[in-house]
Amino acid sequence: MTQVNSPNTPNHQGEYSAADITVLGGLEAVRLRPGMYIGSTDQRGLHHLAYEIIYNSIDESMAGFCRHIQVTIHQDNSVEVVDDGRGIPVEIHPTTGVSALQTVMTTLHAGAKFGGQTYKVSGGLHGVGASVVNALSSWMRVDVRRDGKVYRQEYSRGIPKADVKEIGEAGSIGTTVTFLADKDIFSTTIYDFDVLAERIREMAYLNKGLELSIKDERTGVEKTFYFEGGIASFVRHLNRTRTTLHSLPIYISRSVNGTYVETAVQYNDGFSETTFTFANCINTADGGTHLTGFRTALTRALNDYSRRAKLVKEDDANLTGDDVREGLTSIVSVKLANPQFEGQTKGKLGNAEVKGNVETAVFDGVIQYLDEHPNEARAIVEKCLTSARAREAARKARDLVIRKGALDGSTLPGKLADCSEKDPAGSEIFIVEGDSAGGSAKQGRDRAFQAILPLRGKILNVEKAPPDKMLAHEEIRALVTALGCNIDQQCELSKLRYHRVIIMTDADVDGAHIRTLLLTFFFRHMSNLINEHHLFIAQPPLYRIQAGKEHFWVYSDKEKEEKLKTLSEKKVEIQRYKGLGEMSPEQLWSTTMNPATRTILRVDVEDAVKADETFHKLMSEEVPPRKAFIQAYAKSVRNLDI
Ligand code: 0RA
Repeated sequence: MTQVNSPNTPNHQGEYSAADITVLGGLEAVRLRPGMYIGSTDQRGLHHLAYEIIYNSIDESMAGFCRHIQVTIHQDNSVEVVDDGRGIPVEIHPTTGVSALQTVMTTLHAGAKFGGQTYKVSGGLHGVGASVVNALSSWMRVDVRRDGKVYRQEYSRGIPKADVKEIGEAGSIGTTVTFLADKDIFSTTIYDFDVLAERIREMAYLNKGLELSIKDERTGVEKTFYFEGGIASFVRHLNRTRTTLHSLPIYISRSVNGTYVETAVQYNDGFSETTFTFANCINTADGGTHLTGFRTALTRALNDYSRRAKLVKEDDANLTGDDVREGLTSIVSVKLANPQFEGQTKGKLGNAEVKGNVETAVFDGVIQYLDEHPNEARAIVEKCLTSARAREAARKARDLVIRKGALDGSTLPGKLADCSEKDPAGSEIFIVEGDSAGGSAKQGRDRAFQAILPLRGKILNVEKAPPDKMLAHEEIRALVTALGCNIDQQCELSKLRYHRVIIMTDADVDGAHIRTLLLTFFFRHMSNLINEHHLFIAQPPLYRIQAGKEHFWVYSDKEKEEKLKTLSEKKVEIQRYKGLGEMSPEQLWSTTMNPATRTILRVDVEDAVKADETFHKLMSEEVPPRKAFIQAYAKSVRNLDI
């Protein structure tokens, strides 16, 4: 205990109580295994520190006491979060002899009670609270403005430097937390403004009426988010470049048996569903009971209404869940006292009572909307009926193809050059653009475990095609057949024929476009292939540099400049590779395909909201922004993180 030389011994008798030792032990555990508490110690983990502190202020806003939160990234990458809530209580707890503030900032999993009130530890992705941030910060300072006074406590690596002190008069109330992430813990302590700003924007959508600002003192950039419409604004934002069937989202906000349910729904004329769910402002990427309740209610309400309004005939089949979800954009946000986050990544809401509560709120709300808006209701129901008919056509088309043995891999497409290995775990497939590159790849590959599927020209933009048209497209059928695992709800990864699916396109704008179309297809129709980390992008070199007898391959302009500096004395020749077809089979093998020497990028869907935005931006019909984005994207593909 020698390093614990804090002058404030909690019982004020110069001794450490058992409880303090647990606390210190706890904080040591956090520093020893930070990954267990915040996921990782890279930039993502660093951002979590900021989120955890912001969540505390959000909690205060959800309790109804805070209207403004200001986040500042200082020059030295310390982060300051100011709120105008009630201020963290500072009084000394009668039995522990420690201030409430100190308990909150130094106790792991603090669920401490103050005067009958529970200070709820807010649930971040890891739900760890301020003490973890404190333990992982080289310093932290908390200023509390309460009862006309300013109180301050400072910490070093989670350990208080002194007791809470009154330092002056306050003209306002609230809390300010400032901290500097510990360089001994994190691989980087530099924040990415755009990443923080996006999350803060999302929090503003999820807390209507709350103003959140973020200021970057390193660059002078500042952004303020405030959405009077809350998640209704969120849905309008997601649909902003789509054609909607009704101009204002269906917006529902009701409390049912202690669950606050908020949902916004707006249909567009597209074919995919975009639904994001949240519990206490935490994105539940794997859904859960709130999503189940929402879906059940939406399907039931649309069926109920369309029969009553005689929009479907008596002996017609009911609309299915799939029928009512085509072209649906929605947000489901619930707030409740004890959220249970389940699953490996804690991305699924488990509270059983939430299902019924959401179902009640959404059913009543949707019925009320449909009854009050007959024109919009008719447009929505008609869209669902069209989806039902298209689905039936697609089912027939699929049955036909399956009967011909096409989608299950039993009859492989003619242009597939398969590998001899039959174990998927040891096999990979290169999806290659164009026949000429396909030819080089076929000659260059190791046929023992590498298969080649050449695709001709542009593949279909699945974002703009109804399901039956998609399967009629030959290149898509060849792709689905070669992979063998089928698509959508029928997709079974156990049938995937290659565990590495590698997109290999030219390093030019056309190549980037084809890659985007393929990524969109995988994102919309084989998303588990991405989630289970089977999808990759090959990295062909951009240049070959010849210097005397030596030659080098470089994969970016930056790498080229760096290499040229080291070769400045020599006579060099630089050759630019535009297309895969320009390389000899041997060159393609050694630079791009040989597992021992290549670099491939794994495609990851990190954040569903961001991924949807990215794909949408890429695929939107307005050509100019798409072109600009694809080019920017093509250059930054090494850091691909969709
Ligand atoms: C529990 C009780 C009270 C305030 C807070 C929590 C509180 C915590 C944080 C964390 C960041 N900002 C915060 N603002 C408030 C006060 C209860 C009372 O005054 O009656």
